[in-house]
Formats: sequence, C-alpha cells, structure tokens
Amino acid sequence: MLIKKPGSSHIKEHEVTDESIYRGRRQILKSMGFVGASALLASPHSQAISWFGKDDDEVFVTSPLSFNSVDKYKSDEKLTPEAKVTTHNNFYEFGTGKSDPAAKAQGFKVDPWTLQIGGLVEKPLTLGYEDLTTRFPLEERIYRLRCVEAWSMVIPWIGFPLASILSEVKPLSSAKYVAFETLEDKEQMPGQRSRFVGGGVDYPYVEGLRLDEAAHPLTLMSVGLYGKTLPPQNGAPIRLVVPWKYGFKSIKSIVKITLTDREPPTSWNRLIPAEYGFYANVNPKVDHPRWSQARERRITTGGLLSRNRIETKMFNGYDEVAPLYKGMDLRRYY
Ligand SMILES: Nc1nc2c(c(=O)[nH]1)N[C@H]1C(S)=C(S)[C@@H](COP(=O)(O)O)O[C@H]1N2
Ligand SMILES: [Mo]
Repeated sequence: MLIKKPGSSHIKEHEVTDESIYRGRRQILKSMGFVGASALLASPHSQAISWFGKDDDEVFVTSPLSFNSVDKYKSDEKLTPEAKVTTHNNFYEFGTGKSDPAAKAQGFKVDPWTLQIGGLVEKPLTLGYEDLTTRFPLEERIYRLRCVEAWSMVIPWIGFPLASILSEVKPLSSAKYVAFETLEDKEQMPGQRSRFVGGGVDYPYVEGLRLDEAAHPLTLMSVGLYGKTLPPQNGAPIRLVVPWKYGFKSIKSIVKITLTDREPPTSWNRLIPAEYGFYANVNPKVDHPRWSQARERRITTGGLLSRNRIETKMFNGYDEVAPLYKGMDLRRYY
C-alpha cells in the first residue's frame, strides 16, 4: 500500500545519498527516540510508518527497529542510497523489471507471518511475525550484495545470524544442507500467476546452502535495512543475505527453512542449470556463459557516477569464507 506523504516540508529520502548524511539522520532519530522521530514524520499512524522516497508523494510502509551496530561489520565504502536500494530490485514474484517490485509489492501482507524451521532437527521451531524482530538480538551489518547481472550495492542490513536459529533447533548429525522457501501466494504475487510475468521461474522460489555455509557467522537473516523493517520489495518480513554469493541466493520473504541430508533444488539452477549452479560464489574468474563476471557496476549516487565499474573480488571480498571451499574446484562447483 502506498501512503500519501503528509506534507511537502519533509526531507526527501532520495536526497539522502551518502553515509554521512544517513549517519546524521540516525543520530537525530536516536537522540529523539522513536516516538519523537515518528512525531517528526507527522503521520496519523506515526508509530508504524516511515517514509521512503519512491517519488515525491508516495512512501512505503516500514517501522523503526532497535539494533546494535557491530564494529566488525561497519564499512568505509559509500552506501547505496536508500532510494536506490528500495527501487532497483529483483523479486520475480512481482515482475522481472527492476522497478516492478517497488511498484507492485506495496500492500504485500507480512503480518501475520509464519516461518517454520524443521526437517532434520531436534527441536523444530515456528516463528510468528513479532518473533522475527524480537526473538534474537538485532545487529546492523553493512554488506555488499552483488547480483549475477554484474551490479552491486552496499547496504546497511539489520538482522541476526542464521546460526542463532540453527543453534536453537539443533540440527541432527544427518543434516548436511539447509533448504529455504519463499511464500507461495498467487493472489498477492502476480509473477506466480503467469510464466511471462514471473520470468519462467518455478514457484515457490527455493534456495539452499550447505550446512556449514548456513552456519557461517556472515550468513544473515535480515529483517530490515536503513534502520527500519524491510520494505516488501526487499523481501519483507524476513530474507536471507549471503554476501559472498551472487544475489539470487539471498532468498526473500521466507516461510520455510528445512534441514536436509541432500543438496536441495534451487530455482535458478532448475531453470538454467548451465548458467546458475548450487554454489554461486562470487568469482571474477568464472564467467557467466553469456557475460564476464570480472567487473561490476557499483550503484551509488544514481547519477553518472553510478556507471562506475569496479573489479569484482573473489567471494565478493569476504575472504574469511575461503576455508569452506578448500580443495573444491570452483569452476566445476559454480
Ligand atoms: N523470492 C525471491 N528472492 C529473491 C529474488 C527473487 O526473484 N525472488 N531475486 C534474487 C536476486 S537475483 C537478487 S540480486 C536479490 C536482490 O535483493 P534486493 O532487491 O534486496 O537488492 O534478491 C534475490 N532474492
Ligand atoms: Mo540477482
């Protein structure tokens, strides 16, 4: 649902284009407290609504979150502006165009929500909407996310490690992989109604990780970005972020997590196996059959600078994951 912005005197989100300004605003929000910050927004539903600059008089529904900023995951890199993060998306359930999700996912119902964690575990767990932001301590982590289409963003995610869930459900020794599933809802997701709108993907969208990848401390369950709950187009109310893998592994709007003993199917691998493998580690040395993966376009200001091309780094620069793949031929396991 798009909410009309109450007045014209407010700061426009798309004017917030770099980290220093973002930090400045965060400081203001913090010093005022959330209620005060909401009052600043002068909205009739001030507690629950924030504003995002889709355009001048439309905003997405989000809520402020409380979280800790973790030193290890701060960054000197220029952040991708919030207005870009929330309008340039891949979420084929809402269409294959980059602007489709922001346009078509508004009104997506995230409350109530049920996330079930089961399979080869000692203690299956079901989380409801409130649990997603209250059960595990939330952290802010600035991660790069690189799409297989050779663009990348730097995003201040909020979430908790997937490892927190795993240690609670206690995987059985037979568990070797973790399978993820997005909501299936043809009513709400036009891409699931038609092969054309949905890009031919088999729905529900599914993804998978090896258990050691899933348990790696970098692997994040994200519930927010830029200080607030996720807007629908970014995968509300909860999505995965695996920063050393191509973006398609970071599955959105998750309803099911299943521990298994065999490699789970993944949507893109099913659709075009020669182009998209199970591992999908960011790797500048292994080209996509139709284009090079050596460089990427870092999306920053949205102006001419956004065409900046930079070299893609192995594992997207997250070298600490290299031991997970020791001895593996990453050309074969792409
Ligand atoms: N359910 C679902 N999850 C998805 C996708 C999708 O189409 N459906 N697209 C993936 C791709 S290709 C990318 S690059 C990232 C984009 O995340 P962002 O829009 O938050 O930047 O989401 C991933 N997760
Ligand atoms: Mo992607």
